[in-house]
Amino acid sequence: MTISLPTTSPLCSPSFVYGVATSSFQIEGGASERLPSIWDTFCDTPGKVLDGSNGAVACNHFELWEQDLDLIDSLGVDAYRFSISWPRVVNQQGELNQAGIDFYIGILDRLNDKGIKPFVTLYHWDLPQHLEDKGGWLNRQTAYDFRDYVDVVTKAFGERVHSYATLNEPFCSAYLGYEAGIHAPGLACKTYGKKAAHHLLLAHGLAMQVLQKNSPNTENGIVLNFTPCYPESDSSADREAANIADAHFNDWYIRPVMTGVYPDLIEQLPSSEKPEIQPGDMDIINQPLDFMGVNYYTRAVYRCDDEHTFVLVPQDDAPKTDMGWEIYPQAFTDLLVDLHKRYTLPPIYITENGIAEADTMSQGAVNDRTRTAYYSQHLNALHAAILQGVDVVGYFAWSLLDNFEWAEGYEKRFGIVHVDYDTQKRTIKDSGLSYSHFINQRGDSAPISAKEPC
Ligand code: GCO
Repeated sequence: MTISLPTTSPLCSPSFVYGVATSSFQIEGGASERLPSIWDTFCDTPGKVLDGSNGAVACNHFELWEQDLDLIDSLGVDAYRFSISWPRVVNQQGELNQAGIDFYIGILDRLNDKGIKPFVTLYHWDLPQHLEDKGGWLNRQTAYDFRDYVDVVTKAFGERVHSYATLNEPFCSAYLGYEAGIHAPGLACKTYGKKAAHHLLLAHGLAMQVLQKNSPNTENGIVLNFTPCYPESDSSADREAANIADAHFNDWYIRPVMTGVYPDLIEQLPSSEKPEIQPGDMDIINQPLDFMGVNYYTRAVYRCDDEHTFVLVPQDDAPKTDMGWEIYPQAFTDLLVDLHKRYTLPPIYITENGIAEADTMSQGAVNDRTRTAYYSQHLNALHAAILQGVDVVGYFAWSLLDNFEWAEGYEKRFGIVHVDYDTQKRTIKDSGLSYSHFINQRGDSAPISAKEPC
């Protein structure tokens, strides 16, 4: 099983950026060396994480980071996307924790020495617990605290970073964390989701203003996740149901960021669910971006029910990942083409794409054919989108390592590198070898034949 694409594809160009991605809480461990985050508290609450696990050790990247960067280097990728743990780098007063900053400066310097571009995400869900105690993302002040944290860390990092993303997937922070209650902080209240979302988006806008000032030479943007919504049938009721779901879950985030207005759906929300928008907020949210980060894993199908709301329709016979997510690469093409038509977007990085599989190790190898096939199919879907005019400049596999998959704990493995959690031994899976092979075959030195896949 290999990853193959037409050799003439822009995806085979050496200038297209390929990378691997991780996030702080999911891999670092080293929990005693930082302040508690909402994910520590969530993990300590019985019944919240499927296998009862936590992030205290995770992949112990906190101690093994040098070997992990060697591993990344051995793959031959162009870039590494990782996140900064807010509770590791500032104290309760918002002042720098030098030891925490030094940990990341070590990573940044080593990446730069190796010629690997650092793509830094400033918030990947690990809010300091002391801020949650004051209301977390339901408290408008958290947006200003985020701005201040971004100010001190970006000053400390200086010129070491290639790209900053303000937030990773504000939908997940807001909806899963404050409305559905299945992620930290675990609040389940219909009236909370859009309020938390507004403060997250405000935090994004305020942070972009800081980045424009402190770090004008980095590529600065945001990472949003999209689950494209399809109607079950062609009926107007089902199409409307899919549109409403899209407005809640996808468009709610990209529209204000790109245009400074929420979807029209806001008019239909009961007042208890409406965010409190202060004068000037929407202009702050609508900052110019150097890039848009797009995370894509799967699609969703909806129909209209008797009460005229949208209902998710399970795709029982479709191929699925170990998360139960449908494998549907066409939606990746459709999504990108659709976004391109709807918005005037900056260049796009695919900041996450990948699959959980129930991997097994046999004779020191992991033969994860479905994952390799997933990458091949999705890179081809990306190729199709680029042919239709979408400006995509890079792609990151999620994830470098098997890691803490949030409410699923360590049961779900997303890595292209296997982690044995008893020994912390890393083994590059067959998908990782294929990804590496594919990336390293690009380039001017290899003669390109129209018949040969790159
Ligand atoms: C996300 C997060 C990752 C997840 C991945 C698989 O996008 O949800 O960025 O932390 O692990 O998406 O669910």
